[in-house]
Amino acid sequence: MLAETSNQMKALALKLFEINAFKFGDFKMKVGINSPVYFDLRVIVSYPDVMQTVSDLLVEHIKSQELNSKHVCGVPYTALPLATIVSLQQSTPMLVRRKEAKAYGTKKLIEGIFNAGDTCLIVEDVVTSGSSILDTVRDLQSEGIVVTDAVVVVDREQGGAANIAKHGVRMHSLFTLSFLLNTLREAGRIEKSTVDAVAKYIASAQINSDGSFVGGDKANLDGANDLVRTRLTYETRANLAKSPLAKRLFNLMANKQTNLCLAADLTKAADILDMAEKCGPYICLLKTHVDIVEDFSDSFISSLQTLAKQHNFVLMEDRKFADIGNTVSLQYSKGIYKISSWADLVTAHTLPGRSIVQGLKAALEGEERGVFLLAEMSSSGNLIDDKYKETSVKIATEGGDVDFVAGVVCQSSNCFAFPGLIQLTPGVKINENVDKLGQQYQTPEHVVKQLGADIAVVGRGILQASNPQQAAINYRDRLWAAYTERVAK
Ligand code: S5P
Repeated sequence: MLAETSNQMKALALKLFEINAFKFGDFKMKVGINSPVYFDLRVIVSYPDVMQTVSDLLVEHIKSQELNSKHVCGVPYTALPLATIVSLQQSTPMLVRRKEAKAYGTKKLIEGIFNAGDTCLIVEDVVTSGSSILDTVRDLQSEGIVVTDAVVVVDREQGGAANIAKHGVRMHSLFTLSFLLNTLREAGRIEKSTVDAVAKYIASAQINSDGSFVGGDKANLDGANDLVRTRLTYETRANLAKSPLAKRLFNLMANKQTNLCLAADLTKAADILDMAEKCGPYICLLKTHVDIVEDFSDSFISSLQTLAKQHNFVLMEDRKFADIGNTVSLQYSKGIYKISSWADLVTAHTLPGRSIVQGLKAALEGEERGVFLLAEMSSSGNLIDDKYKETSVKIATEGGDVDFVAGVVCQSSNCFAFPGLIQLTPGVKINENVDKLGQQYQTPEHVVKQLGADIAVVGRGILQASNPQQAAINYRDRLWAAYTERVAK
């Protein structure tokens, strides 16, 4: 590879990681097991510059490998736009494979003009077992078209090349998973433990073209669970986070050794400041509900910010925004509270859909901020069901705003898989199970070890203790011990 191309490839690898075209974590795969790495190259259609670079490099690859053919055909659907650009750049006519034959009319499987005996180059985005390529090859061959080569953007190195070779098709990949891992590692974007976990998984999860594992059901899939979110340290997760606020908070938690959030639900500014002063050294996050403060003022906010700096904690306004984008944008930045001017983090419901995140983001003027989305609630009888929860997590992990979403407010470890997000879990108290208004409590150990909390929110457990500072120390110690036990397993 020429040095210039090699640099271009490395830059593209980093860019693909940045736009979430691949992620590390614990993901369910089509083949039924979990994988520590997940590719979604569908996102590149939203980044014309990435699209351009990928197709330029594909064309260069086709030329250097001398893959001359009469037609090109993309494997539906992700590779279709890529195949279109390759076709245009090379003036090679395209063929389009229908995934389902039309129920009416000509029942054609392959669209485009061709003759039996014509050659066709396959274009594909990501190859795992190679079965999608083989489906397309089969349909082309049934029309008499000759297929000998496939160019692909990423080879996951799980046996796809060998599987398609058995059917007489050579695979030419732009990237291997190893190259991507090494490039990210070199650039300091992932840790060695991530590289090792993925390498271990790839070595053990070789797949036959029918989707079964080489070695049968008993294949040793060791690496598959090594990137489970709750087993990773906060340091590791800081490196995997897409949101700058999540990175900052993970690092702060690791350095300060605390995963305690104080819910400062008091109605007098002086009481909140007093509590922040006493508990500041033991918390990573201080959460407010500013609309319950009776004597709110700008000087209250500046004092709170000074304490946050002095004791090194992050400020979250638990506003639970839930309106249309335009309204939340105003609620976030205007009015008496001007929340976006001082709160590092806010909370929001996903009820209005993805537009809530866009609305909040639109209010910002360059400040580094983040949002936690509510995917579950701790109150008994709340109306959130599995579908709502799943969609909330999708909003948090997919799309163009993932750099703004720092975490998810939820009550269970299986709520989301991506280790770059922070799980914030309220409903924590040592000596009580419920309050009189439907709040349900669990112990610090239970929320961290069983429910997967990364940060536990404690309000009245500290605020109403006879010695709040001592209570904060107790909660901090128990929560931190539970976390260290959790990651040591
Ligand atoms: O589901 C939720 C979400 C949140 S953010 N349940 C909650 O209790 N909260 C908040 O956590 C709530 O608004 C309050 O500020 C805190 C819990 O306080 P505690 O006094 O019950 O510990």
